Amino acid sequence: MKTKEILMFCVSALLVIACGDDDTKEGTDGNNSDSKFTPQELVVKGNVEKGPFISGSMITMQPLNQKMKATGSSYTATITNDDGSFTFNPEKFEEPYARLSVNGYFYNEYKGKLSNGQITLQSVVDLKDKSSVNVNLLTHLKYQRVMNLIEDGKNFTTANKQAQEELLKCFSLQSLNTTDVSQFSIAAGTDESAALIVTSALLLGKRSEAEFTEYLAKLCADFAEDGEFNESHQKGIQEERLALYNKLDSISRNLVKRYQELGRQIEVKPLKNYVDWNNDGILGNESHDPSKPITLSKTEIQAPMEGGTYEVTFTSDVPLYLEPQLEDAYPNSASVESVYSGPMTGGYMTTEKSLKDNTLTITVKEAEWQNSSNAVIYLYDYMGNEVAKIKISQAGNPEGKWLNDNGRYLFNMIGEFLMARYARYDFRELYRAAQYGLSNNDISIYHLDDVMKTYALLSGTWGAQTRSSYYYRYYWDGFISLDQAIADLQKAIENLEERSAGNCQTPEDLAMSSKDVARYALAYCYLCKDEEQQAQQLLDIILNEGRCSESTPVLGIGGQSVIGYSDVVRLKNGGNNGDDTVLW
Ligand SMILES: [Ca+2]
Ligand SMILES: [Ca+2]
Repeated sequence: MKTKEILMFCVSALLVIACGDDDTKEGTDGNNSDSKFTPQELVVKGNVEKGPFISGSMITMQPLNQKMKATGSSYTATITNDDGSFTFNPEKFEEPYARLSVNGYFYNEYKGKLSNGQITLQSVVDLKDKSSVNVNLLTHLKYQRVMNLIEDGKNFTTANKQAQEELLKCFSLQSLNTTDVSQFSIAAGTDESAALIVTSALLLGKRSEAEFTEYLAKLCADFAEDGEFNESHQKGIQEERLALYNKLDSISRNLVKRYQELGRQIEVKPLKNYVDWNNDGILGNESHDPSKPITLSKTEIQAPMEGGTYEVTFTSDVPLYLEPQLEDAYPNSASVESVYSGPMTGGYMTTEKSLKDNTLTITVKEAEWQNSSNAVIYLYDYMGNEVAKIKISQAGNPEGKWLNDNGRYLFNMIGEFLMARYARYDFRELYRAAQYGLSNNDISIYHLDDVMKTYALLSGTWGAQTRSSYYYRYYWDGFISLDQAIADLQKAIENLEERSAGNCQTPEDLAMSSKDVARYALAYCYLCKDEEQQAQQLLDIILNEGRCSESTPVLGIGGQSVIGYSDVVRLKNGGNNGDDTVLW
């Protein structure tokens, strides 16, 4: 029997050496007895890290028995290096357990400077096979939970294993459960390091040391009780996660710099990969991996004027969203839309979209605009990267709206300019604005550029232009020759409608204009060049084809005549003959 026991012990010891932490598989729950330990002399060393504790901090070690009761002796050591490292003198341990407790100042990686106040961190460790044990925030959170579980009758191994699992789960770090948190170190450049840095920064945040101490005490008590954080703590942690997003880079830089100053190069893995941003308990399902393509059942939708409902199914390595989720990470960047920022006609289609179980449902409403419209629906990963898009185009509605707010605003202004013709308004700025406001669609369908040029030249004939100037200043930064003006108006006559602009009541009416308005402006230009015959021909067309009369002006606005029948007659009868100044 005795031989068998010895043999068992040897096997057990071999397992410890060979398998490291796998000794946690041993021990039997309920009998409060762990695998056997031969009393021996051990050197206990490690690091104390919040950020690293600074030199001068005192660390206390109390050997414990299997029931986690202090065996009487207590040892102290001083952290002699700013990287938080400590080493105790060799001591003989009857059992392989110890409580480590440290109080001191630390490097605050969140603020990038040393802490103003001291904090206390604890750890309870199994020294059996550990060459070094660390004290950090995770060991501190775990400490009281382990103690409670042992109090409930579990042995250290079982209690420690359970508390470790529970703790990592609180931060969605289950994948790192192969290593005891007392082995985590912020400076090691590993996954565990990154996770520890993130967790530490998350809980520290902007807190003062006093606030941090108070907060930690509450978290520890909450966790110790049942192995999870209560709802209010969970909510707080999630809020702080989101607030942490923009700080991670500086935290990483601060730590690298701090260790550099201590003469040590450390690496920090990209910290954003160690935060469960979407709080779904799974780490790393927030950023789409570009090497795993997302497939969509369709990437383009062509909707008729009436609209319709469309389903797009997709596959993705991570959950996708219709909107960026991290509002704190993307401060409101919506630009203010200026009046002249876009085309004058058309607008957005109206869509409704919803996303469920990898199916995107898009409803396109009936078209509101005469122009066809386009839209793009983006799918984002949780971090707000655009990872897929669906283009939608919709046919225009002939009965729909034409000028949008930009266009209506502009033609309202043009109306005012034309009405105030004797005030010699300068059209140049307005014209330039219109140029910026035009889209190819406006030009090819509605010829709004011809309308604009016609009005600009018409305004020129009322302005300070004289026959001798022979130039029209309707470009912002230059002049155009009379010949160019004539060519522009000839083109306008070709493109505009043969109609009576008559009395315009709306901006849309004014934006339609007519061939006759352009003819009138062109006749004036011919007269300026003494080409009377061409001028007469144009004026005759206006007067003789029945589109205008004493009661119907060539162009009127809101009941007031801008180019009346009598104006045309006056011009035909030599109204500008020999007059070198203002025409009327
Ligand atoms: Ca709790
Ligand atoms: Ca997640």
